[in-house]
This record gives sequence, C-alpha cells and structure tokens, in this order.
Amino acid sequence: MSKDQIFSSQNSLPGSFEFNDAVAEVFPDMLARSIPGYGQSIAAIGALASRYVQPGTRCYDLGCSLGAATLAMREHITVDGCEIIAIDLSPAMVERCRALTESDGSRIKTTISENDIRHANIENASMVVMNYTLQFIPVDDRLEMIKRIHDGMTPGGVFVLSEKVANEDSEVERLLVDLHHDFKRSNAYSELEISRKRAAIENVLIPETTNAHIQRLTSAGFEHCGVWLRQFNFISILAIK
Ligand code: GEK
Repeated sequence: MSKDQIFSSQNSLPGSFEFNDAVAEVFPDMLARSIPGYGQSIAAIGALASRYVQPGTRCYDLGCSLGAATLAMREHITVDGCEIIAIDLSPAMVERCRALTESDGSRIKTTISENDIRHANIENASMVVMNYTLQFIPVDDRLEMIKRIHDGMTPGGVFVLSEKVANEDSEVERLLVDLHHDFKRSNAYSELEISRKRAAIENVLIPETTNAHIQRLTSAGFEHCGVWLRQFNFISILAIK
C-alpha cells in the first residue's frame, strides 16, 4: 500500500483538494490514517449486508472510491439474485475500483460506474451506502439526493450514511478538531501535512451537524434513524425505510 505523502512536499491552495490520480494511488493509507472509525464503518457495512440485503434487490455504494464498501457488501451478502452498483465521479478512482473488484471472481454481479451520484438512478435497493461522500455534495443538493435514495429503496431497506460532522457547541468543536489532529499526529502526519490538508479541503468537504443529518433523513421519509458510530467528529448513521 503506497504511503500518503501528498502534503509533505507540495504546497496547497485553499479548496484545491481533488480526487485525482495521486490521491487514488495512496487512498487506502490516506483514509486509514485520517478518518477515525473508518475500519469500523467498513466492518459494519459487511455485517449489515448479511442482515438487510433482500433477495433479488440492488445494493448501491455511492461515492465508492476504491470499492471498500462494495467489497464488504459482496463478501457478506448471503441471499440470491442481488446486484451491486458502485458509482464515483473520479476517473482515477473508478479505474482502480474496477481492477480491484474484477479480480476476485465473486458470484455477485457488480457494476462500477463513472457518474455523478446526483444523477444516478436508484431503484429496488435494499441497501445503500454513502460512506463519507455526502459531505462533498453541495449542501443545497443534499435533501434531493437523500429523498431519491429513500424513494429508490425497498421497505425495510437500510441506508448507511457516514460523515464528518460539525458541532453546535464551539468549545466541543475546537476540542474534537484538536483530538482529530492528535489522531493524525499519532498516525505520523506532520503539522505541515495536517495544516496543508486542512486548507486544501476547505469548502470542498462541507460538514453539517448530526441534527441536520437526522432531520433531513426524517423529512426524506426514513422511518428509523440513529447514530451507531462516533469517533471525534466522524459519525455513521443508520436509517431504515
Ligand atoms: C469508502 N466510500 O472507501 N458523484 C460521485 N462521486 C463523488 C461525488 C459525486 N458528486 N462527489 C465526490 N465523490 C469510500 C470513501 S471518499 C471519502 C469515499 C473521502 C466521490 C469522490 O470522487 C471520492 O472518491 C468519494 O466521493 C469520497 O468507503 O475522501 O473522505
């Protein structure tokens, strides 16, 4: 696995972060060292796939990157007649995701599509995953996106939404940002790498509060929803139709 050294050598302009070839190349290392709880989110997606995926339905991985959630679902689906549709806008991610998912001879049909998830057709879905992706969609487009997910799901289907969040309390926000930076320091990112990445991602990743997410899911029609994972300012929510 290639080590993420992107911000050790290159200076960064505010808001310049892109899911390009260089990022795709080091992506597993970048996520493991930057997102507290990332590994747990992938493990839970596998466990939920074995419980919730219904025969003859579709599973969607929206903003699939290299397909970690797709592979977790595929490994744990136990029922027949299912199909996985994984979508990402970045050609560098899609190319690598195809190579990674084509090689293991799984019996589950898997389609990797290069597309904007805001235009994706979602239908007959018993499981939808957006693992740290909604945060990159403009805030004004988020309700419409969540409604389309809800409307394309089967009754009893599960939606997993993982996000970086902001806190209403400014003191708690400062503390959790600092604890997240400690997490990155403990994973061998330097102060310079941390501050350059922070600048590069500004206004590219737009976090909202946990309440804003829960309210949106509820108003989109999800019957049940709640946070199942939280580490510092990273959460994962389960919503059931
Ligand atoms: C994982 N889910 O490993 N349409 C499609 N894809 C998009 C869009 C869009 N409009 N905007 C951003 N992306 C993965 C990790 S990463 C999270 C997801 C992160 C894609 C973007 O190209 C990138 O691959 C992904 O969303 C976000 O579980 O980097 O923090």
